[in-house]
Amino acid sequence: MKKLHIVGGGAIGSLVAAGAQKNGIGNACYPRNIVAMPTEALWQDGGSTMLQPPFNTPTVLDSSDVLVFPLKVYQLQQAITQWLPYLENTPTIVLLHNGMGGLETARSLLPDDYPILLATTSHGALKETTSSGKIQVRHTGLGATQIGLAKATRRLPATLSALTLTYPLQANAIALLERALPPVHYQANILTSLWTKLSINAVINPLTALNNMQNKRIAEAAFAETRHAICHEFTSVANAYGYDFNEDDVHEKVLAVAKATGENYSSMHQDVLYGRPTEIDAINGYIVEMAKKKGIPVPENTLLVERVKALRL
Ligand code: KPL
Repeated sequence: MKKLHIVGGGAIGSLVAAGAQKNGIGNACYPRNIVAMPTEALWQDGGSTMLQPPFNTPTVLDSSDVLVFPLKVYQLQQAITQWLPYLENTPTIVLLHNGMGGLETARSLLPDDYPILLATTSHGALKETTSSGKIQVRHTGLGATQIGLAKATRRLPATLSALTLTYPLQANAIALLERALPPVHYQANILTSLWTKLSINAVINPLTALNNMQNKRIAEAAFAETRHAICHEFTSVANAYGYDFNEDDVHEKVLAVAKATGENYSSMHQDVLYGRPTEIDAINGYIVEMAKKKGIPVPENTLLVERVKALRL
């Protein structure tokens, strides 16, 4: 039976596992740190799902299984390496993270042409331990997941039904994720979706972390100059790699997301608050790296990387 295998016990991973369980999909969760307490998922409609006990050791997967890595980019190298001995049947891998660079890590470890799906989600999830010691993951915002094949070729199937004909296992993997945590939208050009999300994270995440504020405050006039500078640099870099972004549209979208998630604290804000490593290298750091290869000056992003890193000293 095909199954969803979820590596890591973060908020989004736990939510996917809980969704799979709730909808009768075979699933297994492999948190990095096994904790004795069971985790309960609390859904937006008031319902709840108790997660089944986690697994602590990988197992050989079947070709129809799906191995999801809802991890931070800097955690991927170790996690994929641990799974390498169990991938002889090439189960489809799904990379689900903020920022960029995960694909490069995966490609450096996996055989050429290994089937990988790239995904980005706007679902909100918060994992916390209650005062009574219970572990809960709350579905805080109904979002959507965009997903597509990580392939260099520009001629990818345009629709999910076309994908079923050429890449049936990957189309099944998408269908399985859709049943677990809908909605899931297939994107033939997933890299454009990932770069779009990168632009949003590049503005909201460092500014909220540096200024200790909620997402909605990004829209304040005091941040206009920085917002525009980040969007300008992002657009120059993305377009140098063949994308077709418009600076004003990028800025509009950033403001729309900051408003829509206004009451939230960004993931980078939370990471800084709790003393965890941030994703700055995979977000603004990625823009800086890509800019360097094309000789494009990106002073604002460079400064943000330095300032966020300094926060953790
Ligand atoms: O993805 C996010 C994050 O916090 O990482 C945003 C979209 C900024 C929502 O908070």
